[in-house]
Amino acid sequence: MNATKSIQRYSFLAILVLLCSLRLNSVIANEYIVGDEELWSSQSNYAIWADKYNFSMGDVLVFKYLKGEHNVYQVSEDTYRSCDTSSGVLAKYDSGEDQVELSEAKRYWFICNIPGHCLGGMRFGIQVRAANSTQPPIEPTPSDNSSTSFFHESRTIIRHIIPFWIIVQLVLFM
Ligand SMILES: [Cu+2]
Repeated sequence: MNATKSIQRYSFLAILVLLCSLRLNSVIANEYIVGDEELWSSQSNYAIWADKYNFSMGDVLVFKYLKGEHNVYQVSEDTYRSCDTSSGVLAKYDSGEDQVELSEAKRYWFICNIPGHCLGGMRFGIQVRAANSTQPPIEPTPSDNSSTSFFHESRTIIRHIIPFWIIVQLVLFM
């Protein structure tokens, strides 16, 4: 019968859940749209895009493009450099929205195998760190890169706060 008590209890629970979600957010996998707003297209420089982020095991790359206009080949370093896919192809994707999980701590190399696109810049390499690695992330080059990753982080946190804020409101006014 004590309404204030139960509101307090629900608020406490909701805040607890919120805090847990924020904590988890720091270890949970991130999803990266390759090329950000440019997506996977021939307009972008993907070496610059790849330099902006620090990738960890479990993160997911999402390649978005018009099916048929591009594709995604995961290749060896040699194939990445030569753009010659007669060998060194590790995986192929062509759905138009390909999700590639970075399941190992190693270097990954990606190219587009539509003629001319790889040599034209649709290729990049990334270093994926172990998820529990204590080694500091590779410093991004100065200029605006650090602020870009800061905004990316903020966006991820905000994405988690909003659903929990809604739950808190629902619980309080139920
Ligand atoms: Cu392409």
